[in-house]
Amino acid sequence: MISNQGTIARRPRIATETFGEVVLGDAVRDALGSVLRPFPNPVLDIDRSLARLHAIFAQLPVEQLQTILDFGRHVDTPGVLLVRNLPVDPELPETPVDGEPSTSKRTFVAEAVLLGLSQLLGEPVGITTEKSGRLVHDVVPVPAGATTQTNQSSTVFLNFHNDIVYDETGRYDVSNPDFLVLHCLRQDGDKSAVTYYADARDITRRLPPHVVGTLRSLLFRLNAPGSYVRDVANGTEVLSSPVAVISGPVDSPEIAVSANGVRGLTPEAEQALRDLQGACREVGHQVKLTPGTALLINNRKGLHARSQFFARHDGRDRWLQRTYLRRSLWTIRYRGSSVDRRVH
Ligand SMILES: O=C(O)CCC(=O)C(=O)O
Ligand SMILES: [Fe+2]
Repeated sequence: MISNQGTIARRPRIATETFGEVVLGDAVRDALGSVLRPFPNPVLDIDRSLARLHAIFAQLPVEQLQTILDFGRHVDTPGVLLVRNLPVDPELPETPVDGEPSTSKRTFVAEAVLLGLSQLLGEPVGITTEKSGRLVHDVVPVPAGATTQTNQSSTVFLNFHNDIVYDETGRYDVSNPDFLVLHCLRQDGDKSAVTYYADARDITRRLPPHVVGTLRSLLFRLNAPGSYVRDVANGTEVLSSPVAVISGPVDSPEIAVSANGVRGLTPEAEQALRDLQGACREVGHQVKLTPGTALLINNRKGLHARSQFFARHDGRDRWLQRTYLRRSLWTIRYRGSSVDRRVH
């Protein structure tokens, strides 16, 4: 901007959009596909694979590369970024029915795409009590989890939440992933499953100030993730210390809500949680994930959810792969395992 005092540095543009999209060109998709088809299973030598994927994904068109990098680094960028027209595996085996990795997958294009995008945002991490500490999670409908508030569900609406982790400190919203990436390998047969994302900036603009005030108070206890409650706590609730659901600056709030239940400590707090879920449904963006599509999710700027959908458990069900990412492994080193430096 030129003024009569001379040249004044332009303030960075404040992004108002809370949903972003990157669509690869067909030539870029095909070039990426031919490099990734011979790629070995990246989790077998993860740090070498991430170095190779760093080199490969650095060759994305620079504007698209910057959009993804900016999504990962900046406060004012969207909370969710959809990346479309990614290469896919030439053949896809049956969807695993138990949530364990497929043993019949012969190429690893999907895993390489997932980790290639992931490493642009942060460091893949495993959580010992989530999918056995694996770095690539298979998110599929599992019969025993059909009605639970977990990623194994299908016949229930998976409420607006962010992905939290059980932690001995009593805070489940601190050592949890900064980002998650959902990469679709197979859509559900009825093409009905919808993933939602509600940005905390939109949520707080929509809710009355007194409700936001309540959500900003230490009046909430998060239940530990369903996987922890099921596998470690024999099905009993394991509540966090009292926390605020919304925290931080008005223009860049952080939000934390566990899928597996939040206890409001007063009637007003309980009502605020109901109002919050309602506001999420009003402001939420929605997307039907299809093969070749990845959803990059900021796990602090907003909440995600999933519609109900029909699962047949016949090998043709919906299949996503997922990573959990931290911008840095340093701040979670207190919970590191001696077995694997990426598993916490
Ligand atoms: O299945 C989806 O679309 C989202 C599931 C979910 O919340 C997750 O994997 O963290
Ligand atoms: Fe989730």
